[in-house]
This record gives sequence, C-alpha cells and structure tokens, in this order.
Amino acid sequence: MLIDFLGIQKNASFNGVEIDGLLEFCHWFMLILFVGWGCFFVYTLWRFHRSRQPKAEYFGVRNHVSTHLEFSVILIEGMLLLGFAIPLWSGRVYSPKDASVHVRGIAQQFGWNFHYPGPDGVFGRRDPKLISSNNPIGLDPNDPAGKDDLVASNEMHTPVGQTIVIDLTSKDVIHNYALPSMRVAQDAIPGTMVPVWFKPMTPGEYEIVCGQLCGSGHGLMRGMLVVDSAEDYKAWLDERAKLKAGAASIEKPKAAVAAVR
Ligand SMILES: [Cu+2]
Repeated sequence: MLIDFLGIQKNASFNGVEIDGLLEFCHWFMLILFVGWGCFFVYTLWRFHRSRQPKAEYFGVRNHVSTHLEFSVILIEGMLLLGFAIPLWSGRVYSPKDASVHVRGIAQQFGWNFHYPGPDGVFGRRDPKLISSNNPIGLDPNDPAGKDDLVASNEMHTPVGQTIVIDLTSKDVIHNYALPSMRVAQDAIPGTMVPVWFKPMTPGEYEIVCGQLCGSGHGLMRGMLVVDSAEDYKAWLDERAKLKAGAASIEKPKAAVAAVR
C-alpha cells in the first residue's frame, strides 16, 4: 500500500479502514497527476525548445485536449469531495448511539485526565473550584453520581471491538487529542465538550499525543491508550476502583485526626 510506504502509523481501528482507503486513493490520484503533469512539463520543454520553436507562438493551443483534461480533473475532484470526503466526514462528526464506553478527556498543560462514569454510567459533577493535586478534574465529592467515578492520568483503557466515545475539553488552553493509530484527532477546547469516537480493532498500546502547540511542555504531553480484551478491561476498572477505595480510606483517618486536633 502507498500509505505504508509514506510511513503513516498502522491503523488499529475499524473506523480507520475507510479513512485509509480514501487516503490511499487520494495519494494514488495525486501520484498519477504528478507524473502526468510532470511528463507534460518535460514534453513542453523539449517541444518548445528554441531550436524547434525559434519564434514565439502567440495563439497557443488550438485544440481542446487541455480543456477536456482540466474538466476531467475538476470532475474527479468533485466526485472525491462529494462522493467520498463529505460522507466520510459526516460519519466522523456524529456521536454514535451504540457507544458502549463513554469517557471524558480533560486536557491540561501538560497531560491528559480520563474520567470514567463508573458502574452507574453517570458522570459526577465537576467544579473548577474543587481542582487540586488530588482531584485533577474537580470532581464534587458530595455528588452521589460521582462516588463510583474513576479518574486516570495519562492512561486510557478501552475494550477491543467496542465503539468508544470520548468527550473532550480542556482546563486551560486548546489542546488536541491525537490518536494516529485510531485515525482520530480532535481539539480539546476550554468551555466546550466535543465528542469524538473510534472503534479499536487490535489490542495493544497506542500513543496519545497533543496535536496542538500548547506551551513549553507540549512535546511531553503524551498519554497511552491501552486496548484490552473485555476481561482485561473489566480487571483494570476493578483495580482502579480498589485503588480509589484504598486512597479514600487513607484520606478519611487523616481528616478525622485533623478534626480532633
Ligand atoms: Cu497540549
């Protein structure tokens, strides 16, 4: 395949198959155009060299071959746009109804926080005033919906073969959630919540990078997407829930001691 030769990361998602198909087609089309117009250019250099054409020709081309060629190119480009690119784009911008995993991605200088709603499937309330080093997304501890929520930093897990929706936002400046192996890239903009979806095809670890120059640590703003089997994903969620329960039980005695003092 041509795009393998160009060094693009290998696709690991179902949604990426169609995107790669269009990329492949466009690159072949551009290669054919490049070679075609390149040959034409070399031909004109040879044909209109001063030894063959000592006097300038003021009337130019008299037949309509170039006009037909131009219209053919416009037609193919129009077909590419209307027949392939716009349908593909419209499929990317809707939020799928069959999503089995719904996550929130909260970007910050310079890292990623992933917020899972927990077994109840409801995201707990967040308040920017509650943000601290222990509570990077400002989750409200008094909201019952947030009791079972899980927050992971720079590590996102998903089950393989399921549709994943991630709502993106940012705590500070504009970042970009770029996941080349899933053929996903979406800006994370403060004050908005923008959904993006993908469907992982192959288990493994994939790099999440920031695709928007966001400050001095931009190059270090990397996360990891781990695509697990269904069992491994459940085990990871259970492990995170246990870690959260453990951290809460450490926090409580501390608070009690502080209250006594
Ligand atoms: Cu960034």
